[in-house]
Amino acid sequence: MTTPGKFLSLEGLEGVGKTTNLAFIKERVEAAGYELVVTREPGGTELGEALRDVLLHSHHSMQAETEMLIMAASRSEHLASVILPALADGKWVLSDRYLDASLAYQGGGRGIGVQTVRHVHQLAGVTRLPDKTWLLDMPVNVGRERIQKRGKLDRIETENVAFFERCREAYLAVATAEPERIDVIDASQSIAEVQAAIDKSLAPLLQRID
Ligand code: Z5A
Repeated sequence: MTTPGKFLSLEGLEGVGKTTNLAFIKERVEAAGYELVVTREPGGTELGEALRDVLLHSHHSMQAETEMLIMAASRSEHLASVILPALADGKWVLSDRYLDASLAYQGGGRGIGVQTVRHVHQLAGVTRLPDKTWLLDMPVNVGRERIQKRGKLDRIETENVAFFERCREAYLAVATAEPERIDVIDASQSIAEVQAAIDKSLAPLLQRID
């Protein structure tokens, strides 16, 4: 019987270094001999990428609840058609954001509430949590400074500092509630220090039992 793969996710506010560290984790997992599927949210499927465009790059105004439901729809599709089949096939999956992003941004930032967002995801069939999540955390202004250099901001990135402070608070509250799954990493450290911290919690997962 195939041993199911592990499900990993990276979380944090914009500019904390998720993209930068994806490549590092990929290299470590593949060096240990596992096949890794790297994916992202919103997105990860053809439909999800179309929904990503609506969420981030369209000029439609939308209610907070609408935004949450589109995120949940995209995630439901992603989980059922990409993540679960890959895991069942013995592959590892690394997602650039997953459910915790909705708990933080829609639950905290938009003020819908973490419990309501969790409940909606239960209804949408999103019942699988990652085996390990790294929450890259740092003060809001540091991440904003990093992304300003990139120019054009998407629909959510144009929100104000208070919005991102609420997202950060919700992220940290979720991490406090699930310390086994979520490792909080100080993302204001150097890239080498961040990667050493990720490596420390990744290493035990990579040990083969077969
Ligand atoms: N969203 C949501 O609301 N609800 C949901 O359920 C989901 C998402 C899933 C898209 O996310 C938006 O969707 C996001 C949340 C919302 N909106 N916001 N805001 P995304 O993940 O596609 O976009 P992002 O968060 O804006 O990603 P990003 O800006 O690309 O951030 P990043 O990947 O974490 O950063 P990076 O590109 O790796 O690093 C940024 C820069 O910092 C870069 O120049 C690096 O070289 C540099 N860097 C990285 N690490 C370091 C360290 N340690 N020191 C110094 N410099 C560093």
